Amino acid sequence: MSDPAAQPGAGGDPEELTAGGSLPATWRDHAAREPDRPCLHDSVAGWISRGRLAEAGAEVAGRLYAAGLRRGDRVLLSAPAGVALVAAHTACLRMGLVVVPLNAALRRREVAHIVADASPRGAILDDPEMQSWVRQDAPEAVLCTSAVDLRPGNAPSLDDLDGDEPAMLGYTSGTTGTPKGAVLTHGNLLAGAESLRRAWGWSGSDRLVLALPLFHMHGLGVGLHGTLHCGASAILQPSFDADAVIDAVREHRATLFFGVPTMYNRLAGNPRAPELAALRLAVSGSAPLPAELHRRLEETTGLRTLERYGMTETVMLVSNPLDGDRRPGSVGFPLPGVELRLLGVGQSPGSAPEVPTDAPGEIWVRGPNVFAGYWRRPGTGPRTDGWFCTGDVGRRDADGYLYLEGRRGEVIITGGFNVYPREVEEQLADHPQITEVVVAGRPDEEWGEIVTAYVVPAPGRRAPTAGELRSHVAERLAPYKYPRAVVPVEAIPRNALGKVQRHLLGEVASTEAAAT
Ligand code: MLC
Ligand code: AMP
Repeated sequence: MSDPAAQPGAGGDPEELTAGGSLPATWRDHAAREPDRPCLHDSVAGWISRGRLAEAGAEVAGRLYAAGLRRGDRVLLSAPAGVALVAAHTACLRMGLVVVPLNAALRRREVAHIVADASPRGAILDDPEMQSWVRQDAPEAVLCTSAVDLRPGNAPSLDDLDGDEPAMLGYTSGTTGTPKGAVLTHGNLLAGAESLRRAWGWSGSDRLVLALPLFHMHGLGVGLHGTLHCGASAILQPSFDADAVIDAVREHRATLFFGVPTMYNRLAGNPRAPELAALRLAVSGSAPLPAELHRRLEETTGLRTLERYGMTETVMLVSNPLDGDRRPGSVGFPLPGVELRLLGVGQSPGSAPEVPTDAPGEIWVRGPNVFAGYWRRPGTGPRTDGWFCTGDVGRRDADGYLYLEGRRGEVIITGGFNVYPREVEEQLADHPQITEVVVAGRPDEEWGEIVTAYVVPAPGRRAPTAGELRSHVAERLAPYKYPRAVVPVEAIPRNALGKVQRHLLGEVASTEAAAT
């Protein structure tokens, strides 16, 4: 097997990646050098310059400071992607507050968990309903719709962050179903952005169409932080619409687009897809990009989509090469600064050799991008020597390309969002028409996977419909977690120890369908 370290994209001294200190320090330098250069666009503000964004961030920081927020305080942030949200996000990072991005689709129960866990001292929330929940659960927190609602004040010291200071808490469920806050330091965010700058040749002349939500690693840590770190520019769109993306590529002469496979599926089906040929680079991630879709995109747009792999806890890890073969179905090679090992189940780095070429192994990673640990959960997260087990399983081919084969847990990825079956099962279990329910993903062309409920109906009752299940959980789960399909089964397949055999669910369902 060829040496993976010799492959395109590999290498890079981990220390070098964080030499800039922090993201705010690089933003400050960009703004000082060319303050008038266009930086961000949204449909309300139009184009704003680097200098204007720096001023807006300082102004928001002054307001947050006057309201009593101090370094290390957690601040919940949720609003549609736009310049106002970015000003708030950058203000928090610049003054040392810890950003806790919230998915706008979360319901009360989900928000309550994060509030109880993160103990926020501030919250900038666009949605009045979400605000009212946070007001009840964190009555002491500084709360506003937008920072301009707070009284102005003098900004504290800005942009003097230490690499080890916490910058973000990214809530993610791991394999347990209970969301945990991954603590990302300023050093982690900087290393993440710098490795992408190097790997993707991201420069000040690049312009990104950013239609991803700014509350997950893809939109924030890749799209936004990468843009600001590289001194590049981005068009922010509050939601994804294929025509609006294509319009922005044309109108603003964009060079980059980043999306999840569901977005690419919709783009490939748009009659105007050939207009995307104007891009320099189209990157896909967060969920597997089917090889067939990769090929279809090439046929319709001429672009060879670059697939990469990352996670909330680590920013980005692996990428297909910018120069060289981008292989459909593969996520490529470790990014600069990232060490990666494939190990047998239960083995750990340091003691065990890697699995042979083409054999599956658990993916372990180490690097300056890997998070510090889970918030208030000592002893979890990376080991003391820095290695972190991702929970993903992959294999490397003879050329060193990594292929993701699956995940250790049973997480479902639908449209790029992760759904944990246990959480959905717990909310469905008390439905009166259900004796037992198991939730699993089912392949779907548009969404990648759809959340599917395998239901043993209550005695004498019919199985509920997807619509009925949806009404049942409407107040308790974000809509992307709702079951989209229901499969009635006589019994849930279990092994001798009583553990659910999820891989047999499809078979049980089809046998029963054949029998009826
Ligand atoms: C929306 N819906 C979804 C859904 N998104 N259902 C399942 N899965 C999803 N991902 C629901 C809506 O509530 C709506 O319900 C219905 O589907 C149709 O909505 P839509 O208007 O067609 O969907 P849209 O709003 O266009 O959203 C689709 C999407 C969005 C693909 C644009 O899901 C999205 O932005 N995904 C990106 C997720 C992301 O950023 N992931 C990164 C995680 S970080 P109803 O009932 O109203 O019909 C990470 C690390 C890494 O993973 O490596 O990047
Ligand atoms: P999250 O916890 O939301 O950050 O999601 C991270 C997970 O998304 C990873 O652990 C992978 O399982 C998955 N993922 C990210 N990128 C890809 C990809 N290109 N292909 C397949 N799965 C991916």
